[in-house]
Amino acid sequence: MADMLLSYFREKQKYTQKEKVYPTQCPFCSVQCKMQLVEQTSVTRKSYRTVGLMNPTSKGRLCIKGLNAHQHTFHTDRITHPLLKKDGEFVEVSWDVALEYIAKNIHDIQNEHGKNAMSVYGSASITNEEAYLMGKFARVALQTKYIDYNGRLCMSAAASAGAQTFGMDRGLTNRLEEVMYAECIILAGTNIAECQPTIMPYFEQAKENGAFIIAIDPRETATTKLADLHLKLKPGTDAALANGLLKIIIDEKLMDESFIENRSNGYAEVARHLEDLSLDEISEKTGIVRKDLYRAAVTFAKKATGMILTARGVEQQTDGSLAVRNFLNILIATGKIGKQGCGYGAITGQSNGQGAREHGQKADQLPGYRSIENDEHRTYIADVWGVEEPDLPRKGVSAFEMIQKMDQGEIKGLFLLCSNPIVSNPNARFVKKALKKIDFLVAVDLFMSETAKLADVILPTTSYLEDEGTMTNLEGRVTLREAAKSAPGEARHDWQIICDVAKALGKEQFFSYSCAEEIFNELRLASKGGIADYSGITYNRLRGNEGILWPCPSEEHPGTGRLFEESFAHADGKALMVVVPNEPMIVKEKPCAEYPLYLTTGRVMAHYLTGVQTRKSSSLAARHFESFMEIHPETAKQMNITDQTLVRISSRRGSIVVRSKWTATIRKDTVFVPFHWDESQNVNRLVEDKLDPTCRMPGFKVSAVQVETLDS
Ligand SMILES: Nc1nc2c(c(=O)[nH]1)N[C@H]1C(S)=C(S)[C@@H](COP(=O)(O)OP(=O)(O)OC[C@H]3O[C@@H](n4cnc5c(=O)[nH]c(N)nc54)[C@H](O)[C@@H]3O)O[C@H]1N2
Ligand SMILES: Nc1nc2c(c(=O)[nH]1)N[C@H]1C(S)=C(S)[C@@H](COP(=O)(O)OP(=O)(O)OC[C@H]3O[C@@H](n4cnc5c(=O)[nH]c(N)nc54)[C@H](O)[C@@H]3O)O[C@H]1N2
Ligand code: SF4
Ligand SMILES: [Mo]
Repeated sequence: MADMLLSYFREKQKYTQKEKVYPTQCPFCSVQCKMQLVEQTSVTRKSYRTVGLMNPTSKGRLCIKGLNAHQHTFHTDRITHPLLKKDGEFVEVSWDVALEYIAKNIHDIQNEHGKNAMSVYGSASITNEEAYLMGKFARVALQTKYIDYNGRLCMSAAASAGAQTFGMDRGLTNRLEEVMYAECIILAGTNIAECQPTIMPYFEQAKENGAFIIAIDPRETATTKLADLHLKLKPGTDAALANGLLKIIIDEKLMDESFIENRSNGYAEVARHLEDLSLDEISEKTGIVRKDLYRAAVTFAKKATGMILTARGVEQQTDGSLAVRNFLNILIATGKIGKQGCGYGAITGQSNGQGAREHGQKADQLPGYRSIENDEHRTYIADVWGVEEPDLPRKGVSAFEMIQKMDQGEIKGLFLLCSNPIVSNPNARFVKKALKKIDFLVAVDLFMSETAKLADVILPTTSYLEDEGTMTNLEGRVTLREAAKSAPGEARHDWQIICDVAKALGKEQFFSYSCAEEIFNELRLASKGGIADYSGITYNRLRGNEGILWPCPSEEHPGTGRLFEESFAHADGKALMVVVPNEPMIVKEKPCAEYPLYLTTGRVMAHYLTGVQTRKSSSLAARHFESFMEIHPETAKQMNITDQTLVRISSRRGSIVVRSKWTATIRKDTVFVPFHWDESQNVNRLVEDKLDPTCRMPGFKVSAVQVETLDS
């Protein structure tokens, strides 16, 4: 009997699961939900589940992407060894061979064509430490002026608007908590329900508290469903719409005159400009009836508190920065900023869309939001880096303009880290052609993306589960994500890879760090006294899940929740209003006889950006395994397009084939295609490549297209 019992327990023990827990942060969007991956091991298999961890931003919630993030991380397609292209095929090589090959090619290019023949293209999906190192790598190791990053396609319009109007750019001017105190909320070109799902409860709570919500979007989305008033405007007309709202506020004398007088400049010019504009014309241009413009303007102005949030719908336009500034004009004219329940938010995109735009990856930027064209800033950073100020390059050009320079032959080599520009830049066929022209391409990635396929060398990197560092979320809250697992195969961290390449180039003395914290401590010093001041933030202070909102200028400083309570960040302390024309300087494509429809682009909940990661996740891919085109049934019928059939969409730049999806929720003159697929489903083959003249953001949200059925 005893023997039988013993063997029963032994048998049972064999099947009892062992549990391991990995605390981490989601790799995808800017909410940076804290979570825990739970690994259960039994004799037969390993299984995983993810649970949310309490933190002040997502409060323990997770969305479908966070819940399944580990699936791509453990995918067998992960690149785990350096790969070198030989006779058109990738072969595994050692790190030594790969690094030596990279150093030789970079030296050859720079010796023959000068330092600026090499370029660097970075990302906002990497840690602050890595973003900081990318800037230092370009300026100190390569000494090239050509560095920019994928955030140019993402946050640049809102960032330049914030910097120009307020004197500083932090995505949200207050904590998310304050959304619940806003009595009126304008959501302009933002689909929070699909893109930052775990912060939706803040808006639902605001609504329960009685807030009036206004959505501005050419489509009905899960977000616009929350709205009391949905302005379903023609794509690309936000600047004109904001002029309409502002004109009504002034006509109805609903401005906050004392705020305008004491806290801003530029109002008189704006008011004069608006006098000459006609509301009928604005109504015609935007497709929004005057009654709705009135309701929106008067409600927003009359409520005691209010917030405006914008995202890429407003910003990814050839007048994106001015369109945002016009929404900021409304905030200032009504005095709704700097106090509880009042403020602005550019809903940040990528995981580190905030932090990675502050520390030197931008063409014209040095750490701490310093300017590379400002002599004092140059001297300060040169001192921190231990180099001579005259040796620092000057400013370069934006992401898409670097690609144009590759096409023109001025840039010959590219170090690409954490981005897939052939799928994410406009006019994708041109981008691919330009990247094929260069002599040398290094890609640092987890997977073989469409861009990585063109590389001469691919370096394998670690994922969010394996890499440590700080990320700054959409609130401006700096968070610490510690490494939870060891690196697979021979993969190295992005920060190690940057240092290894720098060392191979003979710049070891500037790139010797033993851990991410050491880099962070240098970043703290480099950002000290700058606009984005991280000097008071330490890893120890970040341990636990609270995080600290910047600016944080000393270790005793609690961080800054609400900005602009007393003054703005310009030298005179005032915000700057600006005249915004209805029509952009860089004209957008309009529907015509040949290309009769507007095309706008964006996202779905289950996929992330160019889809390289989420298409590898079986649970996420199952939700949308191919791209699609939303079209209004009436428009579809006129064009003989049935539901769920293949269609060819063409623009002046190319064509793609996707499946039709009838929906009465979109405007009749507009089709929508997400951008998560590559090759023949890559919607950026259609998109125009004109840029906003201020911030160099491409106009991803407006192109003219024709659609034909392939169902014959
Ligand atoms: N599921 C998911 N979540 C994500 C991402 C993802 O890829 N997938 N990406 C992350 C990143 S990097 C970013 S930048 C954010 C993006 O977040 P969002 O900017 O919210 O996402 P989009 O879908 O690009 O665009 C938002 C809305 O703009 C609308 N729109 C299109 N044209 C116009 C226009 O002319 N005017 C106005 N007012 N609206 C217009 C679209 O219909 C869409 O509903 O999401 C982040 N979160
Ligand atoms: N038509 C259209 N185009 C758009 C947009 C749109 O709305 N419409 N939105 C734009 C926006 S907002 C954005 S942000 C861009 C994004 O565009 P991309 O920067 O091209 O986006 P990702 O798909 O995130 O590419 C990231 C690549 O890095 C890899 N990767 C992931 N994590 C890591 C890591 O930790 N380290 C390294 N080294 N590699 C990693 C992934 O496998 C992937 O290949 O696209 C823009 N393009
Ligand atoms: S995708 Fe964004 S909202 Fe979803 S779990 Fe990840 S960080 Fe949170
Ligand atoms: Mo983005």
